[in-house]
Amino acid sequence: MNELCKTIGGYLAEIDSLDEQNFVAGFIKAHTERFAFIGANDVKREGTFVYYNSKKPVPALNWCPGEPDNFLNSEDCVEFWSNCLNDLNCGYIGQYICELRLKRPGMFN
Ligand SMILES: [Ca+2]
Ligand SMILES: [Ca+2]
Repeated sequence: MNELCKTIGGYLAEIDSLDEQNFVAGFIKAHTERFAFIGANDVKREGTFVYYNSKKPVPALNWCPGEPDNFLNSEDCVEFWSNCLNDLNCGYIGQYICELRLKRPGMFN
């Protein structure tokens, strides 16, 4: 996913603030089936979410109630689910959001 974002000069979306989260939530509501991957994961260390591109820790964001739950000990990627975040299995095929320098997300299937 991150590789495809790179082909357009971007990277998997990194949400740095609640403002940005709200912006992306609006974008998802308007353009997707209400869920889409962003660029966060806890592959390296369970429970510690970092971004793929910048390697920065994921700030305190609006997780969905009860999330992240690492369901079946198999959820290391992160999706937007309506207007909150959920950890889910990285093998799931779904939509995802790329971020470009000007903070204009682009959508790919
Ligand atoms: Ca996990
Ligand atoms: Ca979950």
